[in-house]
Amino acid sequence: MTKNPKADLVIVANRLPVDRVRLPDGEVTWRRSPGGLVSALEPVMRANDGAWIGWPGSPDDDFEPFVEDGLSLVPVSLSGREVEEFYEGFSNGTLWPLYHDVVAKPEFHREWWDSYVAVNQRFADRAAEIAADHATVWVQDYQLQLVPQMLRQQRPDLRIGFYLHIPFPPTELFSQLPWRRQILEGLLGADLIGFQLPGAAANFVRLVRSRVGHKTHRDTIYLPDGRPVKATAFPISIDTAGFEELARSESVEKRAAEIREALGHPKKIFLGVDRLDYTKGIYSRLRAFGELVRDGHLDVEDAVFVQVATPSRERVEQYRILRDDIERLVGRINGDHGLIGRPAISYLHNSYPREEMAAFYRAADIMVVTPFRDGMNLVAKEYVACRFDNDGALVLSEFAGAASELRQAWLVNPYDIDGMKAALLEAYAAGPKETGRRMRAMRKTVVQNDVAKWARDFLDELASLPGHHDKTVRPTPSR
Ligand code: ADQ
Repeated sequence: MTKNPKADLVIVANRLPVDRVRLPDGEVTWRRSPGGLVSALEPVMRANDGAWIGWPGSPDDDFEPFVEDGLSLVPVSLSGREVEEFYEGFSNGTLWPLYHDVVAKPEFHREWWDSYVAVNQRFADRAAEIAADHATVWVQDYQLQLVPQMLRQQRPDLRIGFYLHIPFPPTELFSQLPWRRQILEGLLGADLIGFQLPGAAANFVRLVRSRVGHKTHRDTIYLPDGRPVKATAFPISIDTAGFEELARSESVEKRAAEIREALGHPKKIFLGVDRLDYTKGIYSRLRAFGELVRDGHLDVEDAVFVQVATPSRERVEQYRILRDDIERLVGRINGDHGLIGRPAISYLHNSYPREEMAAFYRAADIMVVTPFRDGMNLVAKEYVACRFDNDGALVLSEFAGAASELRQAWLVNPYDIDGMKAALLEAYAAGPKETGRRMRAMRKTVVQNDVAKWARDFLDELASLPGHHDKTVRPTPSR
C-alpha cells in the first residue's frame, strides 16, 4: 500500500471499484468488482494518474488510501447510521423511486436529507484534497448530486463533470422533493452534466429555468456569474468486444450447452436477468408468461423461463416484499403448470461471474427485459453483444433507455400484460429471417457504441468546454 499523490483525474462514485473479501485463511483482501463502469474508466484512469474515491461497502470501515492493481483508491467511510439514512434512506428510499416515475412511493424524511448533505460533503472534501491543480473530477450518480457545488466552492480551478446513471424525472414529479432547489444547485456546480437520454437533459434544463430562474439556451444554462453549464445526453453502453469474446469462447459455449441440457432441451428458452428491483417489472413479465402457459399458448414441454435475479438492497423493506411476491408467484405457476423435472420457471436468486452470464445469454432464445422505467439497461445490450451469429430475440420495454437505440427489439409497454403476452408469443414464433434482420441492426448499434466510446465522448466534451481551466484529460486509447 502506498499513499496517493495528487491526481489529474478523480472519479467520485458511491462505491469503490473493489469489494473487500475474506480468504479462507482469514486474510482480508480486495477483489475488483466486475462492473462496466470500472472497465470503461480504467484505461483513462491509468493514462491520467487517476484516483477513485468511494465507499468500501460496509459500515465503519476506515481505510487509508491504497493502490490496488495500479489503481489509486481513496476510501470514504460511512457509519452504520449513515448507511441507513444516506444510502438505504435518502438514496434508495427517496431518490430512487422518485426518479423512476414514482413506481414505488418515495419517502421524505428530514434526517435522511441531513445525512445526505453530510455524506456528500465528505466526498467533496476528499476530492478537494486529492485533486491536482486544474484537475478533472468526474462525479457519478444520484447518491452524490450535491458534490459538484460543494467541490466548486473549495476548488474553483477544477473542471467538474457529473453523470446520472438513472432517469431524471419530469418536472411534475421532481417538484415533490422538498429539497429540489438544493439538488438542482448542487448539480449546477458541474461544467458538464451527462444524462442517459436527451429527454432527461431537457427535464433538467426546464427545471433549472423554472425553479432556479437561470437563463438557458438549448442544452446550456448560464449562471449569474457568467459560467455556462452544459446538460446533455451520453447514453451509456457496455464492453461490447469483451462480451463477444467471452461468448465466442469454448468454455462459454460448453456451459451454454450444459444449461440447455439441464433445462431438458426445450424448443425455446426465455430469459430474464435483473437486479431484484421493483423498477425492473419482473413480477409482471412472469405473470404474462404464466398466463400464456395457463391458457395453452405455450407448453412447458416446449418453452421454459429462466429468471436470474441478483440479490439487491435486501435491508430495504420494499425489496423484501418484492422478493416474497415474486417467489410466491413462481411457486404458484410451477405448482399449477410444471411437470416433474420440468418447472415452467427456473428461478435463481444469485449473483454470477461474467462468464456464467454470457453462457445464459448464449443459451437463451428470447431475452425479456421489461422495466417500468430504467436509465439504460445494460442487460439488453449484453444479450445483443453475445449473439454474434445474429440469432435470438429481444423483448424490450419502451421505458428502458436502451429502447431509444435498440429500436428493432419487440418493444412492449410493461403495464400492458396482454400486449406483453402478444409480444412474447410473436418473439417465440419468429423465424430466423425475422430475428436475424432485427438482431443484425441492433448489433451494429451496440458494436459502434461501446462503453469506451461513452467515456471518451464525455471526457472529450468536458475538456472542450470553455472555462478557466488549463489542463485537459488525455484521450482514452482506442481499442
Ligand atoms: P442497474 O439498475 O443495476 O444499473 P443494468 O443496467 O441492467 O441495471 O445493469 C445491471 C448489471 O448487473 C449488468 O451488467 C448485468 O450483467 C449485471 N447483473 C445482473 N444480474 C446479475 C447476476 N445475477 N449476476 C451477475 N451480474 C448480474 C444502473 C441503472 C441502469 C443503467 C446502469 C448503467 O439503473 O439504468 O443502465 O446503471 O448506467
